[in-house]
Amino acid sequence: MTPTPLLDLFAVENLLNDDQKMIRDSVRSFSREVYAPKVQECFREERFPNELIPQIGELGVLGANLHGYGCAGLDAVSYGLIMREVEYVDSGYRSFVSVQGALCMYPIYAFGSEEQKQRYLPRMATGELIGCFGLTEPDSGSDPGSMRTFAKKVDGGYILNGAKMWITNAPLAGVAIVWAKTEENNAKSIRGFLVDREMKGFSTPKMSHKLSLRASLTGEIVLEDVFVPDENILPNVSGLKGPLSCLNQARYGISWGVLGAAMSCFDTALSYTRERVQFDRPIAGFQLTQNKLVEMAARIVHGHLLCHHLAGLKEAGQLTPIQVSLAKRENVRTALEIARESRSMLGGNGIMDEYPIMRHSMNLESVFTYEGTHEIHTLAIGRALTGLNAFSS
Ligand code: TGC
Ligand code: FAD
Repeated sequence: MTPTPLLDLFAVENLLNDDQKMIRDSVRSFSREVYAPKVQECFREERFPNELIPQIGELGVLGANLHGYGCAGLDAVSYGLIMREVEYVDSGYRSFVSVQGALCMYPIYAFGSEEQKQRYLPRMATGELIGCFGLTEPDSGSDPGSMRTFAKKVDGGYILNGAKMWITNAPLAGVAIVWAKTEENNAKSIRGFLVDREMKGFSTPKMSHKLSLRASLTGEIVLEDVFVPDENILPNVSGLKGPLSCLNQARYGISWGVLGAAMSCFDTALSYTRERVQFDRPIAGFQLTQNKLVEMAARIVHGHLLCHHLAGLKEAGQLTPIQVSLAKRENVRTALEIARESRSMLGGNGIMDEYPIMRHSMNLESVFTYEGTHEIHTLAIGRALTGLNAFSS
C-alpha cells in the first residue's frame, strides 16, 4: 500500500524500513476497512464502537511502544505511523488508542511497581481492561498545579475526594489513573492513584452533547470518600512531572496523529476537485485551487519531516518536552487549517457527513485544546526561548 504520491514530494516513504511499512499497512487496512465504516454512525449517535475493542487489542496498537507485559515494543517511527493511520479515520479513535497507551499504560510502566505492571498491563494491552487519565478538573485545566482533588492518608491507604472533568474513556474505563494532592495546596505532593471501577464512591458520568470527538467517550470522574489501598499508589513519582511526563508521550503521538487527519482532508479535497466541474473544467484545474492543494501538500510533508526528526531524538533518548510542545503546536495548527481549507474546497458538500472533512475539522478543535492548548505550548516555548515565565507574575 503506497501513500498518495502527491503527498510524498520529498520521498518520506524512503525513510521507512520494511517492518515499519508492514505495521503501517496492517493498521491502515484495519482502520480503513473495519473501523472507518462505523465512524459516521458513531459520530451521529455520539458513541464509541466498543464492539471493536478486542480487535483493536489484537492489532497490537495499545501501548505499542512499551516492552514486555504483552506490549509490542515498537520503535518511535512505527508508533507514530500507528497514530497517523488511526487518526486518518477519526481523532476519537486516536484518542482511544493514545489515552490507553500513553496516558494509562505508560505511567504504570514508568512509575508503577512490578506487581502493578503484572496486574494491569497485559490486560490493558489486549483491551480487556480500559483506562482513563484524570488530571483536568472543573476549575483546573491549563494550570493542573491548582488541582483540588485530595488524597488523605489513612491506615492502609488513602481516602480520595474530588472531581475530574473532560476525561476521555472515563465512562468505559475499568481503571482510572487519578492525580491528587496529598498535602493541601502543594503541587509537589501530587501522586498518581490506580482507582479501580469497583471501588466504592467512584463514578464516571458521561458528558453528552459534544460537537467534537463525538465518536469518543468523555466523562467526569467523581470521587466521594474513595478508599484506595497503599498498593494502588504509583510508587515511583511525585509532583507535576508525573502527569506531565505522560503528556509528553501522548503529545508525541498527537504530533504524528494529526497528520493523518490532515491527509484524509487532503485526499478528499484532491479527488473531489479533480472531479467537480464548474465553468466547464474540473475545479482542480484553476490556479487558486492548485495553490490551496500545494500549500496543504507542502505543510503535510513538513509535518512528516518534523515527526521523523522527533522520532530520531526520541530513539536517542534526547527528546525534550519543549521539542514535543513545538511539534504538537505546529502540527495540530497545520491539520486544523488544512481541514478548514479542504472544507471550503468542497463547497456546500464540505459540510455533509458523507465526507470526513467537517468531522475532522470539528474533532481537531478539541485536539487544539487538549494535551495543552495552543497558547499554553506557545508560553512554554516562549519561556524556554526567553528565560522569562509568562504563566505567572
Ligand atoms: P512547571 O513549574 O513548569 O513544572 C512543574 C514540574 O513539572 C516538570 N515539567 C515536566 N516534566 C515532564 N514533562 C513536561 N512536559 C514537563 N513540564 C514541566 C518541571 O520540570 C517541574 O518539575 P520539578 O521536579 O521541578 O517539580 O509547572 P507549571 O505549573 O509552570 O506548569 C507548566 C505547564 C503550564 C506547561 C503545564 O502545567 C502544562 O502543560 N499545562 C497544560 C495541561 C495539560 O496539558 N493538560 C492535559 C490534560 S490530559 C488531556 O488533555 C488528555 S486528552 C486525551 C486524548 O483524548 O487524546
Ligand atoms: P482553560 O485552562 O480554562 O483555558 C481557556 C482558555 O484560556 C484557553 O484558550 C487557554 O489557552 C487560555 N489560557 C489559559 N491560561 C492562559 C495563560 N496563562 N495565558 C494565555 N492564555 C491562557 N483532561 C484530562 O485530564 N484527561 C483527559 O482524558 C482529557 N480528555 C479531554 C477530551 C476532550 C474532548 C477535551 C475537550 C478535553 C480533554 N481534557 C482531558 C481536558 C483538556 O486537557 C483541557 O480542556 C485543557 O487542558 C484546557 O483546559 P480548560 O478546558 O480548563 O481551559
